[in-house]
Amino acid sequence: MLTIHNDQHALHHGKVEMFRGELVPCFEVPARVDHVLHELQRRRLGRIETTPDAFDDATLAHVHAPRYLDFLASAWDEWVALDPANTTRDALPSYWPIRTFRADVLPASFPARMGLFSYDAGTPLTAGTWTAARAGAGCALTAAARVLGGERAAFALTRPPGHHAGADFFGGYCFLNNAAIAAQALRDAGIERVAVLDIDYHHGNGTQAIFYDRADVHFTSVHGDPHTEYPYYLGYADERGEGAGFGFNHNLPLPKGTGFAAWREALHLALRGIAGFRPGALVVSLGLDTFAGDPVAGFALATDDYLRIGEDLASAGLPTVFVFEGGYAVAEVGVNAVNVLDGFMQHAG
Ligand code: SP5
Ligand code: ZN
Repeated sequence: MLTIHNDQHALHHGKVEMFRGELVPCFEVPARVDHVLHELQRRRLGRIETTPDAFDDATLAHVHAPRYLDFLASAWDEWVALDPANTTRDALPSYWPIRTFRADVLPASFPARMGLFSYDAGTPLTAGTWTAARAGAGCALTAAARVLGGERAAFALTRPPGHHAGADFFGGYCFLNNAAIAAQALRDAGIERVAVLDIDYHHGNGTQAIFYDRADVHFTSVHGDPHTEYPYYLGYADERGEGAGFGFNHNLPLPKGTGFAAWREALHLALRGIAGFRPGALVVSLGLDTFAGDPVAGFALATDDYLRIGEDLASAGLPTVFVFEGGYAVAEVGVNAVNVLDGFMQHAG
């Protein structure tokens, strides 16, 4: 499978995230992508492009709010302007405008804007975050462009991940929603109906929110039940879309501890729903944190199961853009990700 990769992802390297009252080492680390790249090369799974196409920042504004993009572009400089010693520290938010506060006013205070544009304290912003996130979005756009050019499938091997990022907020280790950016690019190129299938352990709240009122992008997510699992406040089965988008959002939450047999049944249900939508292309948010050994998640999939997932995804018979999302069992994430792509290519027509 054609892979689009760039080494700028490593410029985003958070040190710590807030977890139960402590700052703990980040789970979302550059080595994740290195392991996937190494496995792709070892198994000679296809061409790897390392120079994504150039793109205009205006393309990002097809998905993200301009004031959020402006914030991201200058955030690190503003953080350092607060205190020169901040160059050695990650930026994390401390204040959030929840119910009864105003979100329409853009405060001058940088910490206040950090909270306005985020929803958790687990997503550090670092010196290279904007450069890395922007380059990652470029990989997703290039993967979409290659599929539009006739490739059966392409894989955007990027980090930071994207599916938790909304139109104007970061969180869940995500800043720019790469899958949404790819889906929108496919729409902008004239594909009338695009399906996004999110198989990360965590509900793709950002992607759902971006397309929630739209009938042209169908969103399906198979994930840990938000009653107990992150991101907690979205991802329930009764979220079906709103307005013109009603019926085009499909959540399939599963209990923590779910194994492959039940997970695969949910995948088949998801694929049946997608087939009924008759999309012209599919974007897969490819999270590997469904793996039994994942340190932040709770499903029980095994390494060989990822081959079957790839086969099942190929059976949809759609031009497909894969976008790398979560997966924090670092030593295994390469084999698990490449198993999906390998299974896909072996069954792709
Ligand atoms: C893209 C993605 O997968 N984002 C996931 C963000 C999850 N953040 C919350 C993780 C909570 C960390 N739990 C540590 C458990 C230690 N055993
Ligand atoms: Zn995840």
